[in-house]
Amino acid sequence: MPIANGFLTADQFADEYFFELQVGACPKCSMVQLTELVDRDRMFHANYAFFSSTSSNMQTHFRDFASSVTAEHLGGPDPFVVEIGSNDGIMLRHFAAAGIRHLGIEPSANVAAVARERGIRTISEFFDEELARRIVAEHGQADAFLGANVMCHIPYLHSVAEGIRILLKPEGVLVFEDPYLGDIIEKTSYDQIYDEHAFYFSLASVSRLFAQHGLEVVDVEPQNVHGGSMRYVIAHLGARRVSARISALRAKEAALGLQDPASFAGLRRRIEESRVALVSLLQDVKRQGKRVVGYGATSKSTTVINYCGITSDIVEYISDTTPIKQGKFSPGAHLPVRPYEEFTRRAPDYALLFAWNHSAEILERERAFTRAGGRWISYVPKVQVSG
Ligand code: DWN
Ligand code: SAH
Repeated sequence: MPIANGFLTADQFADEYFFELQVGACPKCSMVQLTELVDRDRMFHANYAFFSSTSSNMQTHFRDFASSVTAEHLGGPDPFVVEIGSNDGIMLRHFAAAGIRHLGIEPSANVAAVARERGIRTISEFFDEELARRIVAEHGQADAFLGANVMCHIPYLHSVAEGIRILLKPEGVLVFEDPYLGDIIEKTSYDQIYDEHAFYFSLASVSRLFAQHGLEVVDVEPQNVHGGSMRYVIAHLGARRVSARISALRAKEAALGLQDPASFAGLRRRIEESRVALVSLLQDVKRQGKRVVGYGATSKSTTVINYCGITSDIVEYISDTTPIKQGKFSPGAHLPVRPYEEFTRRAPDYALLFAWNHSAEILERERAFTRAGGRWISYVPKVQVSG
């Protein structure tokens, strides 16, 4: 597989980087993770292609996330909030607007610059234990340490967990969310598997990891974003009451067989079936001479396109609203990425919904396309056409 967010120009094709995308599950610690990792500097840099604020539903989600943290965890005087992977400031802007002391840690310099322009205090570095010590020395300890869709991106998790232990006040909380292994298995959302996602967390693996650093999971809350995420609330061992939701989720994970090799064998079989079904559907549509355009040049789509062998004679181009992706080509298969305006100017017969995790907002916006007979191809949880 290529770099999932590595949109490129034609003169870069010859030097494109590829690696072996493969997932392993540890029977001892129950962690599910990539077996080969891509160097972080190849993924997170000054030309990072994902800007968080491109989805209006995610803007609402992060407004609500910020207000729940403020209401539940920032009661004391002069609170201090740290967020890693703060991107363009989609969440921190709410703390900034409320005059709350905050610090964003965002290594991708271009998205960090957007946050800074919005008045959000952001440093462009990778978070680890050493940086945590520097932050404590300069700003003191934090009341809340936040992360969305970032913890699962960091291979050296022990350094991160140790940094969090050092950075959090005795009563402080870590609140983070990431795509949930249970949803990936239940929905066969194999496109969550790509270079940036080094880990596929469950309560079992997260608990065990943080327990090694004197921290415990005190609450969990499923989130209806990115195809099914889990939010974990973590505190110093013994500092907070543990919610009854923890034992309930543990029981659910046991029932789902999240640590059972048979679950992964089943997932593998369903992924292969999904590929066969999607490829045959696309070939049918092409035989009928219909036009198909991809909707959303997501990181996830890089896995689907390259795994299914989708080429530009089947999918004409991918429509995307992000300026840095437009005019470039998708990683690996090199499908053209074009501005959304092109989709509206000359609507295709079929839209292949690569941004399926944002389907509610997209289907709402594209009511005219659907009303005019435009059809949607999706593949999570199963391959289907809808109109
Ligand atoms: O974990 C990660 C998540 C949070 O974001 C990162 N590793 C990278 C990224 O993953 P992704 O690229 O799969 O995220 P999205 O949010 O599914 O990407 C949506 C893409 O679709 C963006 O490029 C914007 C585009 N888009 C669009 O063209 N029209 C999105 C919407 C909602 C639209 O209406
Ligand atoms: N939190 C945002 C962005 C998620 S994309 C959202 O949910 O929309 C993942 C982000 O994590 C990227 O912006 C990337 O630059 C950042 N990141 C990757 N490794 C990191 C690390 N070690 N420390 C802090 N941020 C990191």
